[in-house]
Amino acid sequence: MDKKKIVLLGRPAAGKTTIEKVFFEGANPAVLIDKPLPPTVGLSTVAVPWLDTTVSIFDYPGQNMARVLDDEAKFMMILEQAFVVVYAIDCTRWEAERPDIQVDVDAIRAVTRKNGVEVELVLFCHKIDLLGEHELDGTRAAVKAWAGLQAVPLHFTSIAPGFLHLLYDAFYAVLGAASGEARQTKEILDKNLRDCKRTLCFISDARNAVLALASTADFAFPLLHPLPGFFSSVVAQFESIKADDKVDHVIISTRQRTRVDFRSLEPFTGRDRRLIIVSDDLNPVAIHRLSDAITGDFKAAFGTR
Ligand SMILES: Nc1nc2c(ncn2[C@@H]2O[C@H](COP(=O)(O)OP(=O)(O)O)[C@@H](O)[C@H]2O)c(=O)[nH]1
Ligand SMILES: [Mg+2]
Repeated sequence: MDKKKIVLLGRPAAGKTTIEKVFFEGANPAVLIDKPLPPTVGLSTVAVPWLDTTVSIFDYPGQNMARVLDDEAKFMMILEQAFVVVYAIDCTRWEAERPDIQVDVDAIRAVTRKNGVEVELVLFCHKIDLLGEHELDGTRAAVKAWAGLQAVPLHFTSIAPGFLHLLYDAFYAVLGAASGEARQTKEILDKNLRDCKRTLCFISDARNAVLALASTADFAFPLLHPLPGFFSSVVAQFESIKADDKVDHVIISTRQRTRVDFRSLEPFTGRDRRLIIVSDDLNPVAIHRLSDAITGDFKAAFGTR
């Protein structure tokens, strides 16, 4: 198994710790927006298994960003084995922080170049839920133009309901480069959802962390807002039924006619993965068919027999 490291950098309160908790540790985004985390003191590192990779996240306390870059030796240690630096920007402070951001980005580039380190720099322009529609266009264009000049890939992200899929898409774009399974998983989900409506599907692992996610553009993401708790309890139930009765496929309907299809992919690939499809559109037969199609593609891609 490869070890891959992601370094998360950015100015204080850009949202680095929140991003890490939501994406890699499966934390509930609604809780983190309502009850913010204390500022990170000291270098926080976590290593999480993610698909066929181990991702180490170095969440550098924003407060010390200037000092990090001044202490070149230390910064090089942090970058050791990193394949990507994700630099997070709080979009609401773009105008105010732009000079500092430029200094940081120039410094990161200069230090890596000088030391012959090859690491990709990617920008996450975060918290875009906080911008009004009008502001959004202006800021989006300004950041895009700037990122273009710097020649760095840019993603707009947020953990707010209705925007969360952007964070997932951004990380899949970044991590796809690191993990073959990630890229293939995302491709399989996207392909199978192409002709669907109001449908979301994701693959989760043994810890209920979402490993890959795809949704149709019309999926009512806000609906998902109260759901993570619901999902973890249903997934837990599913796990116990699966263990006792060897059931590996369950479809349930909510009163609002949302259908949820749970399926263990373990029998097909030997990996502890489950497929969850949530649809406001598909009837039970259609959702079953979709589940079969995705499962078939998984078997073809990752099957052991
Ligand atoms: N509205 C909104 N707030 C966010 C988002 N991400 C993080 N925050 C808030 O931004 C603040 C700083 O986040 P934190 O993760 O501690 O920033 P860090 O210093 O970069 O680690 C906290 O109050 C978070 O709740 C987001 O996508 N939208
Ligand atoms: Mg932090």
